[in-house]
Amino acid sequence: MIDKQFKKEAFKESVKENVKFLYRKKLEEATQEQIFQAVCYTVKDVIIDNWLETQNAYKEQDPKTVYYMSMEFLMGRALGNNLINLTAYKEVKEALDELGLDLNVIEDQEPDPALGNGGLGRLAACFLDSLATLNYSAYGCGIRYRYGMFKQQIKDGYQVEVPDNWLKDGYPFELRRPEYAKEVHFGGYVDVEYDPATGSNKFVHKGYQAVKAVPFDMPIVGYNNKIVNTLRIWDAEPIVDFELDSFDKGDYKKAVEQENLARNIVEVLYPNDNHMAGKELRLKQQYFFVSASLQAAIDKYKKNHKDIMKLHEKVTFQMNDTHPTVAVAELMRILMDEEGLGWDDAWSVTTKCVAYTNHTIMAEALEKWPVELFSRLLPRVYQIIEEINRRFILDIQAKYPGNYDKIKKMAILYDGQVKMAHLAIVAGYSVNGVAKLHTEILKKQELKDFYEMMPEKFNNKTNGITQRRFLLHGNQLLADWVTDHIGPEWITDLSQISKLKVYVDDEKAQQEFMNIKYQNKVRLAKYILEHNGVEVNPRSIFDVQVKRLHEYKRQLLNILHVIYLYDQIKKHPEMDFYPRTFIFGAKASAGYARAKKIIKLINSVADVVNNDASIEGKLKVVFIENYRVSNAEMIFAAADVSEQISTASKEASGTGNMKFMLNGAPTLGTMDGANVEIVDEVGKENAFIFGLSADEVINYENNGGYDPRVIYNTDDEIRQVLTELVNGTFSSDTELFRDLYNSLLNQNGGERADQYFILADFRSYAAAQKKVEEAYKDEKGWARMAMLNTACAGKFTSDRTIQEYVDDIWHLDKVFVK
Ligand code: GL4
Repeated sequence: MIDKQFKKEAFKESVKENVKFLYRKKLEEATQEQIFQAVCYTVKDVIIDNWLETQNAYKEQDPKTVYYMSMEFLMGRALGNNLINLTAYKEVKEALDELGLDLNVIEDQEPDPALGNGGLGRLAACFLDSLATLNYSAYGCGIRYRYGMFKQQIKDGYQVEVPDNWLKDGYPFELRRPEYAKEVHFGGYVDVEYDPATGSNKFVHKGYQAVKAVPFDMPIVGYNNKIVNTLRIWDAEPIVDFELDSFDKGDYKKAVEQENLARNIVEVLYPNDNHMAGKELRLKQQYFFVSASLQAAIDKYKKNHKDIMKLHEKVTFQMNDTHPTVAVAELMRILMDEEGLGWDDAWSVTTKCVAYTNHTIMAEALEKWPVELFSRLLPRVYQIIEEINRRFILDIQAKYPGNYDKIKKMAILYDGQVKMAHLAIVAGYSVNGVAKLHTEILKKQELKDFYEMMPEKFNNKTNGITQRRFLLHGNQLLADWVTDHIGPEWITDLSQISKLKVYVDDEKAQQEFMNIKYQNKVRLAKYILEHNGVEVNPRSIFDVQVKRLHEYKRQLLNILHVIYLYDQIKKHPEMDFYPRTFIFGAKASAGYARAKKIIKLINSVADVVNNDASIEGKLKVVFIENYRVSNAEMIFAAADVSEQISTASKEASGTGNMKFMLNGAPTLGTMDGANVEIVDEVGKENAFIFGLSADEVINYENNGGYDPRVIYNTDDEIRQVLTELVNGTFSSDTELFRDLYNSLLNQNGGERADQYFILADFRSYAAAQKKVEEAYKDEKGWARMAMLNTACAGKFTSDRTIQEYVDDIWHLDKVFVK
């Protein structure tokens, strides 16, 4: 920033020019959306230069590159983040002020690119931010869904899904790169042909349908280092008729089929988190982007390198969960069928290039494809998987002679299914979990046999979040305050934030810290009033649970406890009670009926509680519609209490927990996922921990569950809460919540009664909540606790996570751009 004034003036001129050029309008005539576009083009102009420079530096320095393969990238809005990382946010804000424009309003014009479901997709986005900021060469590889995560509307308390047409007005930061288009093939059959050139047989894929994969590149701006990496997402286009193989020329039916395939394949993101729907189109999506990404990576490698056997020295593929693990077989296919390697050479390269991250132990999330479907859709790839499987079984037999149980449990192909996790583990040179506890459960339970056979592959990489988005951008008041006290180094070195510890007993600092929290609560209260029409008291405790709706995350426990508190206040109106606002935000997968019913219950309870004058506003319940990255930033900044109450062992890590912590909200949670490590950092006296441990839960599960009826029969208050689900208290239709009621008390088919241990943990949760209230009443004590949470969040930056991936798995080289 040599000459701020000049930059500002130049910026203003450029925005005006862009408005004229794009819309044939003067600035005064343009809509906010048009101004948003114009501002983006100005910013893109700066980014493009750095982007070119970065790619030049990569060409010259030839660093090793990681390809982060993911079905999901939950990027959130780019404009504000790009300005932050270009360190131009404040100047641009001032420049726009001078034009009579408000940067916040302009930022709000941007659609929220939601090419992901929840934590897994957002983690991928944080990783890209950290990779660029830490000067590493990286590509994100994914799909350019026409429709990302649906928009959620709440109608009459029910979730309604509305398509999110994020590309409607054009997305200013993306760049179409038709020159890098690739073909991807589906269906058909495999022929064996004699190859006179080599004197041996080769496999030829015939009769397939082809789709053209066209990449769109999005810039990933590093923080203040001129690095711009690329998120490459693939669009599908039909291969037009005359481009058909001469063999197929004039095949009208095939032309139409190919066109349909291209139209459907990238149409929409499957809105499931931690759940596999098993749809054929999903497998097509997976293979589509994996094949295109691998082809592009190998083309790029071959431009400057001759020896394909050394691919692993320059390239590594990280598979984000099992979704892209067809990459194992596709890489084998390319190396053998296209590059001419034999099996052993291809396997040697592949197994040095691919690594796998496991993100969940939820059984229903494990990807298994029917052999019939898989082999029909990807015949050549399937053939390769058969051979990988055959050889792996020989390995098992060599290691465990006569132990057929091992084969049954570990084979890639078994029971007519292709087990994607097994494929990934067998081929991967690294297998990692996403928090210490999760990795231990993988080793001791879920992947025990694999860990026994190949312990050297297993490692932990505890998740992280980017402080650039979730503090610097999302909570500007606190970010400035932190910088005023300890300098700006925390922005790229979050371990520095521990320097705040010296202030935790300083009364002035405490007041300033809590005053910032208060202002953020006022901002959220305003949003709630505008969006929900509910008035909430910013002096009340903001108790927040925002995350995907899933039974294992136990939003039901939270709302049952709200009902319990409501009963208490009604029964003892004189009781001392600190005002509370319970804030929820959650999307349920469109096909997940029980999750949707829980949303309805939360809204029904809100209706009753918020409108009951007799409780004098002591309790409010708010369900924030359409929870997404952009409103999340505001919500974390305003939270007093972070609800992380999953059934222990079920939440692999969680990352929202880290965002709350960084923003000064203590955790109310179970010893699950990364909560365990949060408590390690901040101390258990600065968190509110309750409930069964992971070991206890697993123990119950391995021994037939537990009996919630014992609790129901002996605890009058819990029984009362449950009764209110079905006695008309929250709905005149007493059947409306019957399924929720039943799920807690009755076994149903293979599903145990209360399979997520809600009643088992209820009393200990209520006790922890009581402690929250007591602690909050002690203003100084609370301020200290909140500040300590921020001060101890250093470990949870995704910069630390990425550096660990680099040191232990990827071994990338740093690149500097002049
Ligand atoms: C998830 C886990 O559920 C979540 O705990 C974790 O933080 C996240 C990123 O590692 O991955 N797995 C799936 S599937 N969805 C997730 O959000």
